[in-house]
Amino acid sequence: MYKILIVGSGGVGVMAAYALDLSPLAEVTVVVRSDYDIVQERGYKIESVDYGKIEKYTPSHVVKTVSEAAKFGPFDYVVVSTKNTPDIFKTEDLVDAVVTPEKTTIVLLQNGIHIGEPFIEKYPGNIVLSGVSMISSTNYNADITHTSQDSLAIGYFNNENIATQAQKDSAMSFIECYHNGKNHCYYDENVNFTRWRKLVYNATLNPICALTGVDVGRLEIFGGNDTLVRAAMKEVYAVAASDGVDLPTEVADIMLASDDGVYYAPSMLVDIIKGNYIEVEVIVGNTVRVAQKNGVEAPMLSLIYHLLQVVQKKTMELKGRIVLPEQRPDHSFKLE
Ligand SMILES: *[C@@H]1O[C@H](CO)[C@@H](O)[C@H](O)[C@H]1NC(C)=O
Ligand SMILES: *[C@@H]1O[C@H](CO)[C@@H](O)[C@H](O)[C@H]1NC(C)=O
Ligand SMILES: CC(=O)N[C@H]1CO[C@H](CO)[C@@H](O)[C@@H]1O
Repeated sequence: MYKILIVGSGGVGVMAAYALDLSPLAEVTVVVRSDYDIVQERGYKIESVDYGKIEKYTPSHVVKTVSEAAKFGPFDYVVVSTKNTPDIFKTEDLVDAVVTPEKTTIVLLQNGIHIGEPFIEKYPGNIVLSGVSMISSTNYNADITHTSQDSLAIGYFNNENIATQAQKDSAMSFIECYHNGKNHCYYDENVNFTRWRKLVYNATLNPICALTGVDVGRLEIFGGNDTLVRAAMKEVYAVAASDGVDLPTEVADIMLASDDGVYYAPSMLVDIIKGNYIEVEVIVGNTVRVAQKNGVEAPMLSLIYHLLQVVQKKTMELKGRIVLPEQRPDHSFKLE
């Protein structure tokens, strides 16, 4: 029996909890923050393309905080499915109380690129798995709407302190718990490729829609395809190549056409509209940092990155995280 903790109970996290809870191999604990009272009272209500209608799903253990979860440990797996915003809080610090050195495997079901390093640095004796999730699932007050098959690619962020086979075995055991006849969860030998591939969309269309305030359909109709999106995608290709990943040329077209027929608002745009933080650092910031490190020119991505950083600061001010002086500081310099 594997003890598994899920930290982050949004649309992705709850469906992961549900899949793992179906397995006789897993005992699942979920950290639930804002929906805690509702879940205690009536569980989750789920409408799922994979599982149908579930009136009441209550995870085996529900706790309010990560530190409270420790009493159901020690955990074999800690699945991190929170939003990934290291400029707001660091997820590697969040799970400190529930990661047992050299025992717990950490599973990152999160967006972005090069997100494994901070975990391996902090937990050098632990295995860190890379999960790239393709799922459309939202959680609105413990009502889950899940509309496209849960497809989860699992590999590992190579930890040089640990034998390759052990990292692979840990991935396989996790897949064994997660996979069932309804969802699709598979071992991905080249999960870095899968992450970079997803980024062709997420580092370009997603932020450009967020910055312009239009959905992907309007962005195309208003002329953004070639002037903005393709140009930015070209830079993602070059940065990926410098990181050892060669993306096939058709990926750009596939991504541009992926929401054909719908005026689809990507998640970053939705977050900005709602006044939420965006995953700017792991999606665009890390891409720009890889470009810099490898000497790759990425002027569009840098511009997008710095514009998004300003937007993020604006959100921080609105949420009261940044408090500005009433009067603008005076930097007036003396003219000779
Ligand atoms: C995948 O990328 C990570 C950095 O995110 C790197 O440490 C690792 O060596 C890469 N793995 C392969 C197989 O290229
Ligand atoms: C945008 O790109 C897609 C994918 O290549 C293509 O099908 C579509 O015709 C393009 N739209 C415009 C207005 O160029
Ligand atoms: C946070 C984020 O950028 N999510 C988007 C990543 O890309 C997929 C499509 O590949 C979108 O559906 C997500 O909204």
